[in-house]
Amino acid sequence: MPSRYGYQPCREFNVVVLGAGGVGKSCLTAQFVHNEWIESYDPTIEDSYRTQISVDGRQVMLEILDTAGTEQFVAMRDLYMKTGQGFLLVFSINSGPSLDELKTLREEIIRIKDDENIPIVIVGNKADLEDSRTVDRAKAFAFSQRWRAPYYEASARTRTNVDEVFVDLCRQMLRRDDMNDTRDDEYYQKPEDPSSSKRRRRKKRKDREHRCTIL
Ligand SMILES: Nc1nc2c(ncn2[C@@H]2O[C@H](COP(=O)(O)OP(=O)(O)OP(=O)(O)O)[C@@H](O)[C@H]2O)c(=O)[nH]1
Ligand SMILES: [Mg+2]
Repeated sequence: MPSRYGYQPCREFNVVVLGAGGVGKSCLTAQFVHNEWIESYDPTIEDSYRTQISVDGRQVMLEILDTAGTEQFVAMRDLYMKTGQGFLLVFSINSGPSLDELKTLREEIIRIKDDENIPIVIVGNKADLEDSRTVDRAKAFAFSQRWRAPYYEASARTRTNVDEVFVDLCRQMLRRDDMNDTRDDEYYQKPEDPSSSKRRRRKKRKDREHRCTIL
């Protein structure tokens, strides 16, 4: 394996950005990829972006799919969910229904991926609009805890926590990849030492500890 010799190949991941219409999925993506703020609202049908970033010294190529939040364009959702390896679930802190919609989306992802531990980050966007907040931070955090996913409050407008949400998702995907590699290596190399598997389980639990990151 190349990593044993100190060479880390560039990992490629498919990221899917999901959430209700108008919550700021495209703005978050445009800020992350192009450092640009879009004031106007032009509902997305489907856009994809490729960008390479460095996460903890490792090169990661991301294929980011910015999806449609509005009903008439959601027919492709099953397909996005099948190909996605990490999901940003975005709601807006001034729209309660947009948080409710994440419940359905998360359930769909888990059903389609058949995996409870799929990398997910919950994003409460438009945090600059504190005056019109209708979603209690504690409520959103409680959801994210139940879903065992980190919660960030972000603002595409002020570019707050934009890089952080993508980087967190990358870390989760890298960790998963590394675990799969270790599992493959162990399968080919040696019978499992029960104490190391206990250590790994403990580390895995620690890795998934709940976090809430605000402004
Ligand atoms: N104040 C504020 N406005 C935002 C923020 N993010 C997005 N907006 C505005 O919200 C509107 C919708 O943003 P989009 O990024 O297009 O929303 P979307 O989730 O991609 O919407 P769909 O493509 O229809 O699913 C635009 O007018 C943005 O300028 C934010 O963080 N703060
Ligand atoms: Mg959009």
